[in-house]
Amino acid sequence: MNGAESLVHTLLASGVDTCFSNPGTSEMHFVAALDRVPGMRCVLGLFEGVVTGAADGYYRMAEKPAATLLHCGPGLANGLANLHNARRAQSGVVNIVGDQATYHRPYDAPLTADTEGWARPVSSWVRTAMRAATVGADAAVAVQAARTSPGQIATLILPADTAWTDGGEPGGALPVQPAPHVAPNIVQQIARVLRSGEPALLLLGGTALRAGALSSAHRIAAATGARLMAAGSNARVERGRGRVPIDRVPYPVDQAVKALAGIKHLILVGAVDPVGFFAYPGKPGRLAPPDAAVHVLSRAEHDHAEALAHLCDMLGAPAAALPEVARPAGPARGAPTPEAIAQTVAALLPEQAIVVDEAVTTGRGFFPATHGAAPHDWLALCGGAIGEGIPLAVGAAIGAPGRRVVALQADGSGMYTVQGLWTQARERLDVTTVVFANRKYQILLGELANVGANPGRTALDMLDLGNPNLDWVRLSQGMGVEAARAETCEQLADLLAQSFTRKGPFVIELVI
Ligand SMILES: Cc1ncc(C[n+]2csc(CCOP(=O)(O)OP(=O)(O)O)c2C)c(N)n1
Repeated sequence: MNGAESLVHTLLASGVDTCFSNPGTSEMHFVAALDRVPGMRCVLGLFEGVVTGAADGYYRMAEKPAATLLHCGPGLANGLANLHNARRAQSGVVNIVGDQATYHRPYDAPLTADTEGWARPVSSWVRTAMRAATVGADAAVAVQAARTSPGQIATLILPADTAWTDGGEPGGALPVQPAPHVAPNIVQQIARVLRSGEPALLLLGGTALRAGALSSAHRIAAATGARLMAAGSNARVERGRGRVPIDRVPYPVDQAVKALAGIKHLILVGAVDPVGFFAYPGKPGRLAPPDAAVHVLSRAEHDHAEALAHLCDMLGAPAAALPEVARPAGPARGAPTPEAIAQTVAALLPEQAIVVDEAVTTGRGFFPATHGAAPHDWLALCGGAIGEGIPLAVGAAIGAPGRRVVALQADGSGMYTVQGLWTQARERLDVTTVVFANRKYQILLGELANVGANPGRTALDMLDLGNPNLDWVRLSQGMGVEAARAETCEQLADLLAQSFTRKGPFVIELVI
């Protein structure tokens, strides 16, 4: 057995059975090993940002890491932005990066790079295997690291000779510590704060936004008068009819400050003290009132559901009825304004759909309008690096087979990793993508004003995606994905409904 085979055996033994890959020469033995060791689902991405973004989406739904297979430092570097997003989403990922053979490295061949250096800022764990005999053990530790709560990025660099040399020894699965408990005295302190009756807000993030944890949080809020809010960007929110409707901290600083005004106690549950995406002249960086006391019930790694359940018990908070949310009124008619699009999507969203939200400006107000939609999961971009929507949809579809993915996709962001559509076609993934073709970087037009800049022709040209217009129907068809254009809500509704009844991916270019 060579090192590459021991790697595949170890990954499978550790529960990693999906590999998003974009290989090169240094990974050829790994690729060959995949034929000899059955059981790994291999998914080809035509750019490393697709590979890493897909691994993020997979973890969010499957709740276990996938592997990525990347080629040398530059292949890893191409995937870094979506690893950054995955890190912000607290997703576990096992990166396998093939590299120059140990004895070839001194020659400084063209693809030689500081691979560890590129890996480190996005990884919680980095190791370069030095011998075939240790590859199995190294891979087992990598998976253990990736599975450590709340989910970590582990990068294992494999010089080519460690893959092809005989003497590989498969590693067994290593134990993974469960998410740590929150100490009872912390729960007690938070209960005391909540009983004070002073204005308090529970800010939820991470797995505190799953249905069970949310339901405890809702009971706590109902019993104490505290408010509930979700962090601005969240890896996965379980929402829709029958679940707790929770709003997010708004993106625009002024709106966020307003939403948090009056709070005396900010209680963090898997979330962090909220800050603006950027500094803006004359606006605060921290969004909560400066005099609000910040309390931490649970940090990212903790078991939030358990902490909230204990808090519920300690407060004796009884079951509480959910607030009324409007049921979607049916698909909208006429021009596709953001409100009309939200209404149409809310009305037609299939049960247990997975919404991938990279809708940027068009989608700002989608959340409140979809509280009453069929139960679904909502996956957002967590690291602000655009170009993750299409890959996230790939990973979510593979991580949760049988569920329809509805990707709400801004056009500018979509173009960063557009080739992910090809993977959707090849893997026949049930993904309906609605591209909001406003043909500009709309959000940045607003940002020009927010930072006090005074744009001229050149500045405006940098934010304009027209001239020539992107043709999303032909782009999609060129990658094997069926597609059609819509200009009204009626057309959008027809195409959505059609796409939900058939297998495989579909793209709707919605001209707005
Ligand atoms: C990796 C990365 N590059 C650049 C940016 C800066 N940026 C933020 S939003 C944006 C344009 C978004 O345009 P689009 O996706 O079309 O959404 P719209 O604002 O039109 O709704 C850009 C370039 C970013 N956030 N991340």
